[in-house]
Amino acid sequence: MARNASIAPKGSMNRNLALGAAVIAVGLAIAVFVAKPGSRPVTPANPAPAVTLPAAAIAAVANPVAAAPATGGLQARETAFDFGSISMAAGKVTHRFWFRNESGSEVLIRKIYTSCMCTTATFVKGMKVINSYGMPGHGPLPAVNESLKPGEAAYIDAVFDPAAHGPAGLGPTQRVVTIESDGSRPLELNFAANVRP
Ligand SMILES: [Cu+2]
Repeated sequence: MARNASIAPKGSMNRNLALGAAVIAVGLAIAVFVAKPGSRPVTPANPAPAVTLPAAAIAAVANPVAAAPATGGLQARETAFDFGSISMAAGKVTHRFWFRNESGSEVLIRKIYTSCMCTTATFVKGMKVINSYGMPGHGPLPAVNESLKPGEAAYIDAVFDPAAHGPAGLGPTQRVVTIESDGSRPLELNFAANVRP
């Protein structure tokens, strides 16, 4: 009798503890998800967010700066650069544009292209050259199909050949490298130069 009395409450206590822990875990998960800026509201009854939550929550904790801007997507350290006065005779010039996935989810880069045939864009991710891209219509433009994880950075080396247009290319000039992706607005990287002989 004493044995039964002591075992029964212990079992129900364990069940209560387990239930309590589960309630706290779900509560915390919802709190973290709701606290993250830019998150869509979620119904607690839907079990699906529990699967997608960890990545977003980890990204928010590991990189508070990345979670701050509400715009999300790909963000460049600078979107415009001026080479200043450059010499056609001195040949090509290069500028490195760094950018980062500032959103809480993966961004798939579909296309990278330049606004003119005198400019190429070399895409480098994780210390690896993915490919070089030019102007649409000037030779085949390969698809990119590379994704950036939340918080992951990469860069474009924009290479400008001031001699490509011959004497017609002298004077002030502007070019654009565009990055198109799923999960972000197109990112435009601009540069200017004043071409001298
Ligand atoms: Cu050009």
